[in-house]
Amino acid sequence: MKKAEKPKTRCGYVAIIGRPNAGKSTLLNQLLDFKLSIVTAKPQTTRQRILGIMNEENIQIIFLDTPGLIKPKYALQTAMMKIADQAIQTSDILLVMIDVTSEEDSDFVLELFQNALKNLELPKILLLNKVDLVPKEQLLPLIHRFHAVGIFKEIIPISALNNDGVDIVKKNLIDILPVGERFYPEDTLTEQPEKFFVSEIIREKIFLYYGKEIPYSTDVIIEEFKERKESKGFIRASIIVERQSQKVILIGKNGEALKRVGEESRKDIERFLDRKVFLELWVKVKEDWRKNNTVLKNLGYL
Ligand SMILES: Nc1nc2c(ncn2[C@@H]2O[C@H](COP(=O)(O)OP(=O)(O)O)[C@@H](O)[C@H]2O)c(=O)[nH]1
Ligand SMILES: [Mg+2]
Repeated sequence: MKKAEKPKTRCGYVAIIGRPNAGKSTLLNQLLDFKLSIVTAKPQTTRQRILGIMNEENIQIIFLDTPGLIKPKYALQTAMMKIADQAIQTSDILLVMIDVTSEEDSDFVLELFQNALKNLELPKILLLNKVDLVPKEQLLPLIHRFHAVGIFKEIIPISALNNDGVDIVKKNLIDILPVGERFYPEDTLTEQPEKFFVSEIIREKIFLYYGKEIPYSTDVIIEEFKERKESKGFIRASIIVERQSQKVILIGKNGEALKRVGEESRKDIERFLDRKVFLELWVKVKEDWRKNNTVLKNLGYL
């Protein structure tokens, strides 16, 4: 009798790209069933490439969540676009996401694949996200428009927020994933250190609680990250801003604003790490850090 053939393992890289705020990080978190990537209502929250690994029987998909595609205005944004570009170049399949309520998103994506990424030869799947916000009839013209250009292998309407259509995305990816062994051990969720996600959680709270330019002028450095046997873990983080006036706003009257960032961050960090921590926050001014290549390098953007 012929021995049953062992099912082949499939493994590959899938980059999620699109304009800021399309819902890329929300989708990644749904695919992983874990909040790995920070999500806010403000654009340009994700600055680094976030790698999230989905493991199932005989399947490993390495997702790359990327900074939203924009025309860069300063050095930090140039670095962010380079990060997105590298993710595109390393991936086996591309998930291209647009927010269906944004005409700008559709135009941008069409123009991108008809020009800059015209010769990119890998399967591309278009995700029409946020379908919960529009009546079904409104989707048809959009689907026709993208279908007509013949760039995308599949066009899938989804609501990342409601986890609607996400399984269909997964199934389509698995169907075309390259055959090959896992690149990472089966229990791996990501490759960035815990420290990185701790700084991301703090950045998320700053995006949530402060207006105008504050979140964009801010970054977070983890200065100390210690596990202690006898007591809670200890984390000391610096929030860097570009000017003294921003420092004053961040700290707030009697330190109330910063205290809130600290408390809310700590709760999420504890959930993320699944252990108790003590979190200490400091605010530091680094003049014009977003334009300074040396500082950007130290922060890991270059
Ligand atoms: N209504 C609706 N909102 C969504 C959906 N997906 C994401 N969002 C929201 O859109 C905003 C941006 O999401 P995020 O994942 O950070 O977008 P990213 O910049 O592309 O990573 C957040 O406020 C999300 O809650 C969706 O399917 N429906
Ligand atoms: Mg994001």
